[in-house]
Amino acid sequence: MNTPVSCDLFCAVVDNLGDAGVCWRLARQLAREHGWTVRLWIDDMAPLARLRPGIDPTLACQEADGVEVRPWRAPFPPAVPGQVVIEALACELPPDFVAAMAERPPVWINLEYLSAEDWVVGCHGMASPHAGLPLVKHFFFPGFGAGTGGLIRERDADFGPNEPHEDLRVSLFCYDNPALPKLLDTWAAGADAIDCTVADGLPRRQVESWLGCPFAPGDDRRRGALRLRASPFVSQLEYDRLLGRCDLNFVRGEDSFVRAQWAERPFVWQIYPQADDVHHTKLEAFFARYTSGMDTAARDAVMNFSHAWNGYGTVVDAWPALRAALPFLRAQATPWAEKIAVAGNLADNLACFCMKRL
Ligand code: TRH
Repeated sequence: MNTPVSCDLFCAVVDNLGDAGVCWRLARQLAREHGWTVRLWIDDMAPLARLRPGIDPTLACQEADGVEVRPWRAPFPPAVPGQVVIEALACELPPDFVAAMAERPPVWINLEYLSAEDWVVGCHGMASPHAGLPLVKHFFFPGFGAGTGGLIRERDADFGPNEPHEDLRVSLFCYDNPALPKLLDTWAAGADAIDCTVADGLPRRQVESWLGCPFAPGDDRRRGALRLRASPFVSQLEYDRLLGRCDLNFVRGEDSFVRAQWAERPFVWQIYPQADDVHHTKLEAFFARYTSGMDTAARDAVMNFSHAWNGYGTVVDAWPALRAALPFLRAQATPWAEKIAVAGNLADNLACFCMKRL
């Protein structure tokens, strides 16, 4: 029997849930599907404990789904680096750990953020030698097409059944969004019965202030044609099934955005806002791919609503066309998921990349 590959994966939580969400999926997949011995070092255990119930944020070492989970705190404890070291999402490794890496150089991966921009292909896999030590770091870019690292998707990803239903089922997960109250007004006054599950945190709080009355997890409110249900925070596995149950999913950031595509349902994406509006370029790059080949009406519906939801345009004007395009977008969700699966899944690609260098 071959000895399992040992791997240290470092995750710095910048904000929200996506950093922990992406790193957890990757760690779990490398352990469960590739048999690697994975140590996940994470500098804030709180979001991880929410995504994966059973993880205790107070423990100095624990095992979950085959992954050893360790808090990443200063001073960093003496540790022998694994054969693969992954620094995720632009984090910076502890200097002592880097010095220890130089004694037996591992395959060192810098796992980057997801972007649909064309330049990703040119940078994926690029080597960057360390200035002072005999170490080489490789850039690994997730992406939507050939020549990228692909997207995270577990072999056993389960989006559950979509039972037949009459109303329009929507899930809502977003950042603070000035367009939301107007959209809720439109839905409440509209002809369609809409059943909207509101994620805990920012979405629930915004809906609460629109309602003007308490809206705690478990609450169910009706306003005209709109039914609003406040969801508790659910596990990552349960969140996947929520996406699968809905006809339209509002998602954000990186991880829920990808899950909505694997769930093969129409979706609306609120991109993570960045300084100087650089996220606008990323948004356009993605939607150029996603809408390529669509007829003009569907493309305009998607683009206009996405722009409005991301701060440039009005959702009230853009909603009717998006609503009308939903059957088409639903039909096209499976071919789209097949198209983006062509680049292979990120954990497989990363494991293959590392095995060639070990
Ligand atoms: O939380 P996000 O906004 O995450 C991020 C961060 O802002 C991060 O700094 C940035 O780098 C990244 O986006 C691009 O959104 P995201 O990425 O969708 O992560 C949310 C995670 O939370 C995802 O794994 C799904 C999960 N989730 C649950 O498990 N249960 C829930 O009830 C909900 C609403 C989400």
